[in-house]
Amino acid sequence: MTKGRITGQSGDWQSGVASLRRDTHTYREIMEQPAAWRGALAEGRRQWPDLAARLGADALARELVVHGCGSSLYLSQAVASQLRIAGRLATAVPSSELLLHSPAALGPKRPYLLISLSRSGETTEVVLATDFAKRQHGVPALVETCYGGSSLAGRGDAVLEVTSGQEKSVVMTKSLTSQLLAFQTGLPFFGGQSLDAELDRLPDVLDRLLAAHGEQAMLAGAQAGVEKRVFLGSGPYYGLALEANLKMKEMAIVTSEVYHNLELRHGPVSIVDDRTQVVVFISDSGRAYEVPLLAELKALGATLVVVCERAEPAIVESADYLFELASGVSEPARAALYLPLAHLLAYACAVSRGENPDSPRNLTQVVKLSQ
Ligand code: F1P
Repeated sequence: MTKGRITGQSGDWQSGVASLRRDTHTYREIMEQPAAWRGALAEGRRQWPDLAARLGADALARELVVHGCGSSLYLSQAVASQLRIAGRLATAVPSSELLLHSPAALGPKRPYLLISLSRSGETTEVVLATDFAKRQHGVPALVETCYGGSSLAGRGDAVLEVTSGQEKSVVMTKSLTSQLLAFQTGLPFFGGQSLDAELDRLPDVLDRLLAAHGEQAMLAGAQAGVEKRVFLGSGPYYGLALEANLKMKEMAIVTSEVYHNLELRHGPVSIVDDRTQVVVFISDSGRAYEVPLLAELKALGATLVVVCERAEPAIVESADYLFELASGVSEPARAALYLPLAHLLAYACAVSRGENPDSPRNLTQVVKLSQ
């Protein structure tokens, strides 16, 4: 595959990337993330003491069940990892599984605190699952949404409203990362350490990353000759890899896959060849095992897009596109930083293929079921 050639374009790649359309809500909202994050951190910090008081010590000490649909399910997975790292029992489940298959999804009935996540607060399964858990199990619900007047918010015993995440786009970008950050400001109320000093650094780091690597991320997305994409993430980044993969499907309408980093070797590696682009989120805890994977994928002909905190020589050698975060922020606190460049990658893939990410095929901003 020819690196540096843009799908559907001729001429040199830089002018090819520059000519990709950006007059969309989706692009604007991706690029607005640093400002949205500053707002979300302030909103979280302002609301958590009152939310914790409303829920009370008993509810906050319970086992935690986090749920949502689509991107909000992947946010649930990222939030549940943050809670587990903070020392809590936390499970993420799709709202539909909670609603329809509670024994299979959660096992025996027991007291837990429900954490219901939804950008719109209007998605049918999230609302019904929250009702169901309250009715069947008498569980209290903490709701996080961008819309405090929504149907879901009306069902919450406490509501974390993240207005900074409100979007015009159908696909979720800044809403998800903003909700993650606002949630992280509340981790001390679940017994975790405060991440505040680190979280406060993220908007400036993201400003720098978008300026330094935004165009390269677009180039990776518009790379000619890519027929298959695979996203890899582990630990606190697995939910974010799921979300990056969903962006590719929703915006660019391409088939892509997602795995935990080392799971790729156990079968799915069969599909990797010189028409495959693999986007790898490298963690700190797993890097000793994750970095050698890069050379193996390179040997199979894959194009590698690597996002990591610090690039050691073995990463520099294998990566075709290298995005070094250099945030100086700990592994869990920096989770949101892994997404915005992946947003741009999916966006560029979409527009280089003639798709309009503002009107993705078969999708609406809110999925409401008729009963
Ligand atoms: C989440 C969601 C999105 C998806 C689509 C429909 O809804 O499923 O993930 O991209 O736009 O809505 P919400 O419950 O977070 O509002």
